[in-house]
Amino acid sequence: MSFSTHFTRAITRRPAASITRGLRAMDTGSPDLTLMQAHHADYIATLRETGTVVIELPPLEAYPDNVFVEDTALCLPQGAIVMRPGAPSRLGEAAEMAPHPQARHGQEVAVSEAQSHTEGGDILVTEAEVLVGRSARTNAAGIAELTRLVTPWGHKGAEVQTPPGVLPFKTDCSLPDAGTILSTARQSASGGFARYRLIDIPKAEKAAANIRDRLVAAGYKVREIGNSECAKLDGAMSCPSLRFTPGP
Ligand code: CIR
Repeated sequence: MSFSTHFTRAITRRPAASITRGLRAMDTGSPDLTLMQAHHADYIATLRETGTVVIELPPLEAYPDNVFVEDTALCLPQGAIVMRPGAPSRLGEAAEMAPHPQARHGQEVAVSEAQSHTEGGDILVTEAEVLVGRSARTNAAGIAELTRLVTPWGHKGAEVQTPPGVLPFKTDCSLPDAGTILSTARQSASGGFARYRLIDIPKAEKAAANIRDRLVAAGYKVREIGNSECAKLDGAMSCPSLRFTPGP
């Protein structure tokens, strides 16, 4: 089993009432807190069904986007790196996350430096490499620093270009198994995925559902849960958790 697709721990944070002020690229309406809380509860229950130990942190009203914990840190078996999000309103969230990987799992923690910006949603970790999408939130200094930090832990950093308007990188790609990337055509056209089997996300289907049929056809067991409220804030399924297996 690959550490990149199998995990035993997940850190989550409950949505804050301030979520209605969350960042979004395009306004498609305000998220409904009650519905988002219900989706979040389903998400946590589904993670627990897989045997994952889920840590639920309390909401932080000062940070409207706090439910999207994935952006605040990168957790690898060897240690965690606390991000410096490119969105100024999210910088404090990363500081709030910093103590948790270490306190809960004894992981070594490295903190990103002043000039670099990285967000976890721009990072796809595979068995072979840590793919980092350069984006409006993740800059060249951030990618260089991340690469420097993961190298002693035995990982290779690789930069991938995120197409204009895509935020974050992982809204257009994900890793259903260690050798396969599920991707939109525009993201795979940016390069960097040549060594993987690709499953295309059908055009005009970015947020949903024929993907399900393609995954089932490819032999995956699929469980569907609601994500409409997070999607209003550009949040994909990976965003509400930091998933990992602590190393020995
Ligand atoms: C943001 O713009 O930062 C949030 N509204 C959405 C973050 C999505 N994060 C993720 O996919 N990892």
